Amino acid sequence: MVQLLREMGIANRVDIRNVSIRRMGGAGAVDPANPHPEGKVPYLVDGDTQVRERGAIILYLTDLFPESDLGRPVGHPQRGAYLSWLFYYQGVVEAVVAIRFAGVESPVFHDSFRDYATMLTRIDEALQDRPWLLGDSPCAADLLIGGPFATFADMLPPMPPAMAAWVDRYRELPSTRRMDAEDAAG
Ligand SMILES: N[C@@H](CCC(=O)N[C@@H](CS)C(=O)NCC(=O)O)C(=O)O
Repeated sequence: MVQLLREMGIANRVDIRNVSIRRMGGAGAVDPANPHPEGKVPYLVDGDTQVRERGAIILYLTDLFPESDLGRPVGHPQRGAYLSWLFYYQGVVEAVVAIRFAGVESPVFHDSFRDYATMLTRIDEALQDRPWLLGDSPCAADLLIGGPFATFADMLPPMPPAMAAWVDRYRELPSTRRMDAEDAAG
């Protein structure tokens, strides 16, 4: 999320507060200072408005700061495609990746979300004639969806060619390199 704020050029307009979270395996703990109802991150507070779920937070921010060009405002011809990718991440990608890690197979799950291969195909086919999901430059949905595949590539099945090249482009973004360098420095 910090990477997105930087790409949008609004990192200095948002008060970023670091909190501790409960980690997988039981380490860490919920931070009492975190207003998220389940102690998770990210979480956005804007006056009396509170927003949870990455896709919703991203949509809120790109609507609030349309000058960033990373979103697609109401009335834009790509608004529908933009919303679709944000919600595809939240409604499908997150669930399909999680169940893949869990190693669970379920016809009930498949009927709702399909499977890992179908998800890869959807992303790959969108990138056949363009370097980024919505055209020649990255939008917020590229950061949202590309991030996990770049981070967890070693633990996930190989990606089809156009998607793999897209993840490589995501890795080469200056904002990704900066986040990686900061993570490496601890
Ligand atoms: N679906 C949520 C997932 C949020 C989430 O699970 N975040 C993790 C960190 S990447 C977390 O806060 N884990 C702490 C916990 O589960 O208590 C979103 O997209 O924002």
